Amino acid sequence: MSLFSIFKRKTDAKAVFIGLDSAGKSTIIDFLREGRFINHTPTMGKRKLEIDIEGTRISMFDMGGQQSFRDLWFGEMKTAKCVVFVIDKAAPHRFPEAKAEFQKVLPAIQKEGLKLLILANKHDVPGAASMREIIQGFNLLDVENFEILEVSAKTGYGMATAFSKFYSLLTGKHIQKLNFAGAVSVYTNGGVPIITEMDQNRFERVALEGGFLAAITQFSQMKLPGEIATQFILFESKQNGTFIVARSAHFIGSLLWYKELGVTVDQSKIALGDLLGHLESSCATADENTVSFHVEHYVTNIM
Ligand SMILES: Nc1nc2c(ncn2[C@@H]2O[C@H](COP(=O)(O)OP(=O)(O)O)[C@@H](O)[C@H]2O)c(=O)[nH]1
Ligand SMILES: [Mg+2]
Repeated sequence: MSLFSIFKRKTDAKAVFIGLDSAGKSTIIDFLREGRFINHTPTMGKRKLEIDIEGTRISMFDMGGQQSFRDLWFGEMKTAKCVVFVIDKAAPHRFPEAKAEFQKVLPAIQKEGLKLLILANKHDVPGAASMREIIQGFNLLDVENFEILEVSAKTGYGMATAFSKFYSLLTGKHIQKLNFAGAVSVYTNGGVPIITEMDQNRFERVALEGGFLAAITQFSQMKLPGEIATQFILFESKQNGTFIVARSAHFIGSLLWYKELGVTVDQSKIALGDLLGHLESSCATADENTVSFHVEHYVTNIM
């Protein structure tokens, strides 16, 4: 290690994820790293995960949430810049316990001048607590200097916004949430449309469909060499831009790319690949309504 790499390490930024067991800390961290839902078993003690963004290494400490691990939170917070407190908004019966833990860590957060991001997770669960109920339940009106966002680490709802907020709290630098698509459609692997989401200001449904559905059908009839690997094709449309079409084991997805989005085709391909990877891991064999719901939530990260 050279002198300079030591210098560089100083820009590293550490975040500690805390909150009750089962709030979704590990699932959120994996979503931030992988761009999709990954199912978890309870975390014993702690896990450390790293991502590199624009020259900054971000380490995310995933702290066990069970009672016996909660004392470990304080040690890790001493060297952190940011605390992410995760609340399970679908478990209001645990708000009193979560609030008690929150109030234990709050003085340490304030004393060390740490940034605080509260993620109200499991937004996908029907009947989950509202933002107002959370603010009341945790007495947040009395807390200074924090950010709160609703997310779902299962469907991906709000995760890109959470990521950009997290990144700027942690590094003081601003990253903008990108727009990867003007429209996103998902089909079964047989080519049956499930859902289309589009930028209504720019497109009319009718303009999208000429020739395009034929391409989807063609793609649905193609034999794939591997079962799981996502395959991409590009389909140029004279009027609209480039349709990126991809096929995974259970789905065909398409995303409309055009230059004004300000991202490259390859970046949009990654976004589409992540969407399909996410759908495969969270709702591969689900009914169409469930898949639609997942796409609607996930699209918040893409468009
Ligand atoms: N419905 C739903 N379930 C979630 C969400 N996030 C996590 N889970 C589930 O909640 C359970 C606990 O998640 P985990 O990440 O292990 O929680 P942790 O103990 O805080 O790390 C797992 O079964 C997850 O699949 C979410 O946003 N929505
Ligand atoms: Mg965990």
